[in-house]
Amino acid sequence: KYHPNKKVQIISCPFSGGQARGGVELGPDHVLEHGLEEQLASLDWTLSPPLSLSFSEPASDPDEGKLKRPLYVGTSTKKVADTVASALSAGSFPLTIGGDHSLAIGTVSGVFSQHPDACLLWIDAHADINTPQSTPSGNIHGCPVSFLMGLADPCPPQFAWVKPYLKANKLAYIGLRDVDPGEREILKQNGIAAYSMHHVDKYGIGKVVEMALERVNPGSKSPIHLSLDIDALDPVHAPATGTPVRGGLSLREACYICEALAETGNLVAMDIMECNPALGADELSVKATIAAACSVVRCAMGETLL
Ligand code: Z70
Ligand code: MN
Ligand code: MN
Ligand code: MN
Repeated sequence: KYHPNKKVQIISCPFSGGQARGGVELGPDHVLEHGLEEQLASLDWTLSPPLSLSFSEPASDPDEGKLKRPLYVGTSTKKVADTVASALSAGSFPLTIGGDHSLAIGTVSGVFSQHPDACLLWIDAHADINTPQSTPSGNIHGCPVSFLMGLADPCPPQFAWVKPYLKANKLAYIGLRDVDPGEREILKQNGIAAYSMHHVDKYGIGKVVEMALERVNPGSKSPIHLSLDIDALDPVHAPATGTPVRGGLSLREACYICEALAETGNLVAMDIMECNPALGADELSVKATIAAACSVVRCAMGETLL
């Protein structure tokens, strides 16, 4: 419904400033080298040439409280937000390839600037909702959702441009299994729909997706943004990532989520984040991770719909 012309704009974001481990900036090139453009073309998507954003680290970037590299992350995500917003206003589906998940401060801001009525599905082992106060690590990839909801109070000056578009009732998580104590409190206080691996086991993935969509999109009218951290998948399927957590989604469960969202016809944007080709135990592990990332993207873009 939202993309009758099936135009897609790939946005490569070789960015690693939201966390400490090098290599995640290599994710986009690996995903593209795996043939994602050809794969999407064969699903009848029309591709504009991929945009590859460049990010340069500021000469000076002191910590803001506990937050590390705040200026670098703040200016980089602003650039992503503007790029995603232009892609949408040009009638394309922005597919953003990271890079670390702090980039979603940009992608979600860009989407909500064009679709203020959107909802957000966050598929991740982690809730990424730490505030500047609650963050145990200072890594901003653990904080993007709190910035998007305006929970960071005061908002760090580097993120003053971020509008608190995201309301608690428009956000749902699936795949959680490594949530910090401060994050649990935030999820509870805000009544956020959070489906952990426990819920996936208990209800099955089909029911979980149904419940998540019912919570954030009861009339099935809202545009949907899918932000997928590859570490939502079990490390058996996606080992090459910065914070693998055992007991995750099977490849089929992750694909099912994407297929069900594609089936709604309401998906307007997708992020695929946190593939780190430098962290696989060997070349096969890296290849499996990149192949899994391409699979979930294809599923979200209609591959398995009959
Ligand atoms: C922890 C923190 C994390 C990955 C997010 C972990 C954050 N909650 N790790 N995404 N891959 O540092 O805030
Ligand atoms: Mn994660
Ligand atoms: Mn994440
Ligand atoms: Mn390589």
